[in-house]
Amino acid sequence: MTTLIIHHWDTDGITSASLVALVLDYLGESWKNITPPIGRFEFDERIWKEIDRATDVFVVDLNVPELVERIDRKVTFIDHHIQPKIEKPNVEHINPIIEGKSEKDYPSASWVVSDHFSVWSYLSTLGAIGDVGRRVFDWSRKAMVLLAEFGLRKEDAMKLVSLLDSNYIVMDREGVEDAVQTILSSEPKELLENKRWLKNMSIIEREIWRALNNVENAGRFTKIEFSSDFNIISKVVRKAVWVMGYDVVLAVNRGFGGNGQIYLRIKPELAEDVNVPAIIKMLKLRGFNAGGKKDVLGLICPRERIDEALGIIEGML
Ligand SMILES: [Mn+2]
Repeated sequence: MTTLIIHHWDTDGITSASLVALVLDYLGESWKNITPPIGRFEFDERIWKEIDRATDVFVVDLNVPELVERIDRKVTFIDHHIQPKIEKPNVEHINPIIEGKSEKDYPSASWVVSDHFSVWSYLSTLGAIGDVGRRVFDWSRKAMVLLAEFGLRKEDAMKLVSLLDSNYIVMDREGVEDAVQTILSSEPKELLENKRWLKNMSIIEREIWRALNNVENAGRFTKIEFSSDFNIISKVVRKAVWVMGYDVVLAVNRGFGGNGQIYLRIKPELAEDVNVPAIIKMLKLRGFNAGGKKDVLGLICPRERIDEALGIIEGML
């Protein structure tokens, strides 16, 4: 008789799972939490086995409606991504965004969980910071009030988000899963001193600067090539644009397991000059798993196809 909570690996996923667990603890029900293999929006053998053992399942902050539909248990699916509404008798689908509510009112899955169960805490705010950053403080006074109730400053909360995210950045799936219980059994101030997470952070910091040693100017843009098992590419590029001041940065991680990653970021002022959405469209047409917005592009592909993807991007820059 156990409830399984399947959650995203980032701060919003972890805090959403903790908030659900808090409700289950209150009801005296046992629970277990699990996250997919980091970086992959899929359920592996381990997850399907746990589903078989569970009496009911929560899926939180994971945009996987097609997988939720395959679960043959009672499912509560709580999310804030744009997705089709699931109409199945065993599925309770809670997603205010697809009901037409705004991102400002529901900035994260943690916010949706808190709203649904009326269980609010600093964890609600952490999830929101994880997904939308400091903007949440402009959108909601409650975000700040919740922190204050737990004696936390804005800066403490930002730090906690980095600490929680450090688990997935170093690709530590178990670390992500353990974090859900860790935050329930510690005071927020203690979490700021968590040794495992602080160690992750220093390893990540070193790895980012190692990557930034390989900056080279290639005409219109700056290129950074490196090889790392860690999921740091977006942080490397952000540092290059926001801290080092480069206008257009194209980074390539050739050693991300058997895969390669590409990440492009341009200064927002240049969004008129460089048509990033057109590049994303072209990459998708050529069968690449690419995504992004006006000023960023991210792509992951088998290592052998990296140069092909780079050719397309560089040709359009
Ligand atoms: Mn989220």
